[in-house]
Amino acid sequence: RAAYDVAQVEEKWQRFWDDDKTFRSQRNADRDKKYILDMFPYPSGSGLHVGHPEGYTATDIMARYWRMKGFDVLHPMGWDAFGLPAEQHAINTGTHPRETTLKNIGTFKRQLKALGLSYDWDRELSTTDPDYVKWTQWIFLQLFEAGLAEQKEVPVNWCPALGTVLANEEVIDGLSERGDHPVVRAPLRQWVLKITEYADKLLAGLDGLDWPAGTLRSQREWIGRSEGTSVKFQVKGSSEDVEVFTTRPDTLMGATYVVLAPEHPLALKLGNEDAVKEYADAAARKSDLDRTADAKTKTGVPTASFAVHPISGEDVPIWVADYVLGAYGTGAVMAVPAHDTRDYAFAEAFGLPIVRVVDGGDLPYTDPGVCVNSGEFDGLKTGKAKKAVTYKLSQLERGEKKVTYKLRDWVFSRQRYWGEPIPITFPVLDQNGAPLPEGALDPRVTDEGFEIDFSKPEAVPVSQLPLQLPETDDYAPGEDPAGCLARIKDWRFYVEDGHWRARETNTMPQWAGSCWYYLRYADNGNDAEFISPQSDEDWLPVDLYVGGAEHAVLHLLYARFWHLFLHDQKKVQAPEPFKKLVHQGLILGADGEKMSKSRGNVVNPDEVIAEHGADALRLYEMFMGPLEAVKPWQTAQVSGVVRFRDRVFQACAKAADVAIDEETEVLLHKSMRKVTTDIDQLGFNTAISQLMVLSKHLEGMKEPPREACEKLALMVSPFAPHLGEECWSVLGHSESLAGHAWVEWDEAKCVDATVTMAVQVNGKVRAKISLAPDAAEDDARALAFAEEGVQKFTEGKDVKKVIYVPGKILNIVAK
Ligand code: ANZ
Repeated sequence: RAAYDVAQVEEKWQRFWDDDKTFRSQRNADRDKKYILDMFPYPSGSGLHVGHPEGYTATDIMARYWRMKGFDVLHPMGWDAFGLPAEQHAINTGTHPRETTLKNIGTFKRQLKALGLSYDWDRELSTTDPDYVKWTQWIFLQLFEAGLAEQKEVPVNWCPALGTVLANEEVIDGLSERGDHPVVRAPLRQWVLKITEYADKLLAGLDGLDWPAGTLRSQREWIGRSEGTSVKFQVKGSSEDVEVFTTRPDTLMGATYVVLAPEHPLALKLGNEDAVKEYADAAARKSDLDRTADAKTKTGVPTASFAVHPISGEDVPIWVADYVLGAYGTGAVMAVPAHDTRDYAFAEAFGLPIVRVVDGGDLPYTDPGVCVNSGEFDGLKTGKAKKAVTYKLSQLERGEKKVTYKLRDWVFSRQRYWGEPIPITFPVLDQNGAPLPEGALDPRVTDEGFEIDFSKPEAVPVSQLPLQLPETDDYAPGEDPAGCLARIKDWRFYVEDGHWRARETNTMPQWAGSCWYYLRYADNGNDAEFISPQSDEDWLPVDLYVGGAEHAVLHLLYARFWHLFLHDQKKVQAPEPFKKLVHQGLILGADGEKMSKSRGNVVNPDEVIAEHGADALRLYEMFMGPLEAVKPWQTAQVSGVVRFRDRVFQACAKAADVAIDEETEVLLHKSMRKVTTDIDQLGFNTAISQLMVLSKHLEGMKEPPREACEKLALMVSPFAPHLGEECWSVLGHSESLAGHAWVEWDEAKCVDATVTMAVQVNGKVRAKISLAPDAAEDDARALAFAEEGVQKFTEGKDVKKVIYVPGKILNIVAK
């Protein structure tokens, strides 16, 4: 028996694939393409965990399978390498983030290669490569020139300890998700991308996508399109209006007070300022989620002003309360306590009037119904009433139809070192507001006597891209919210045409690099364009994108936004980047809990590979259960797939040039059908089960037919590629099977020639007959009544009934 030396075999084939460039992607005019993409990893210091190989093996199976099916396949890998951890490490140890990043990439790459993944490594990229940064900056400038990137004073989550602005998702209960440092809301000059201008397109584009339903739903909810009415309430005795947004204009006659968000521009102008100010300051420290939670006790303060109801003309008090959000709708609501849960809680708490205007159940009654107590609108159903009230308001010029979105513009600056510099510069002005001439003073050595004019941003010329980060060993954030680059004055200030200018010191968020990496893979190395029209046409869009569900909203929404924009600019053809999306399920620790260092339940793929080999790790991860399911790791079960691997090899090693028998042939064709149709649906666990059945059968034979063993090797190869190649080689082939055609089955041979079927007489099995599964009833009867056992129990009786289920059973009722 030939031994299977797993370490030696796997290393040999990995070296072969590398030297041979077996998986280099090329387009051929006469073939179709498949672009199969993994969410590229952040190369963290801890290396791969077993969650990574799950998705990567799934895409690798598809890449190998589709190559064998005759497609040109693009299957690339790269690194999402900007971001906080490398910078934090630099602050702690003094090691430059570039050094840390390169080292971590080295580790990741070694680990991925050890898995035998069929990437085209010639297309490898890192978001930190100057050549890649150049085009990330270029895309930013396209957005800038299209008016979609602008500066704004944005109330942001400013974390003084981390020295940065955080996304809402990064703030939990007023503390930073990383490190639990206090976070405050403060206005800061920021670059903002106007993703809201794409809200409708981003919604509409979802319709044609083959994505998980939950992810489509999350994206729709995140965009949060809401159709309603804007209503103007005049501030009594003033020319100011408070504009509110409501989705229930039919309840207007039940509006008994108006509430402003604490951030509302009028909040501090309507009297009772001291109390309002104190209240607003406290609200600034809370998250939106905390503020709007239904269960929360409602807080608020009254202003000293009243609003005039636009239809009844009655006075209603104006309050300030933090359950109204500054950034949604108009930042103000008309409160209808009888029909809105939060307004109801608030009115109860503060003794404000509650007036029912919709007939129905107990208050607060939030379902549709018929208008009551609503004057001219009485008797109208909710739908009609919405229209009637909105029409009336428009006649009075006090309101109109309005669409709002939950989606906010995307705050696109970070006050950090390890990110792409934003390629924008500003004029430096002297004390008279004139451009500061060179020689007047040197802004690199003094902080006085000049000013940066942020109102005149200018793009760095494309010829000067990439704008690189300065070399420094001073990456730590400081108290200046402008970020650490603001301290590197030799970089920040420079002279152009005899005058001083200043560079933008904000850097891009980590999302930037991951917004378009899939485009670059298709044309990595192109100096003249971010992607050529030909490469775009050759490879895009991505046919299959696999990655974690944690990216359901932000990454996938941001990438879609950039892609739609580039499509509008006629720079890429397809409007959507990712046709089909799949999220792999989480792999839990053996204890059924999420793997984490602190729990000590993390499985290290290096160790599994060292003990059992890469094929075993791949097979096990695919055999654990459906790709999208959450599954616990069970080390003991790895030995099952190891036995399978060895059986496949032993069968191939003793393959003989013998004719294939009928039973083997049927099993083989059924297996080819099942494995192929399963792979088509990413049903990898059931495909492996079938291969187990087939391999057990073949290995159990004294002389397994070569033909069947070859098909087995071909089918095994996407799952366990080293094993596939090794079997192919012991079967006498000198070339790799990676380019060999996939197997084809014959439907006619998928039918068992004969089945064994029970014959019952009055409910008891009296005989077994062998016949074709689709044999005619007459033939089945003839065979049954020829059996001695059947004759014995029917002799002298009257056959009342025969029930024949082809392939299953023949039932005789005799009296
Ligand atoms: C009056 C009313 C009566 C409302 C009623 C609801 C029921 P969606 O569907 O999420 O768009 N609202 C508007 N702006 C708000 C803000 N900035 N902060 C908090 N709440 C706000 O929700 C729209 C509804 O949420 C609006 O309709 C408004 O309350 C509230 F029986 O207006 B409604």
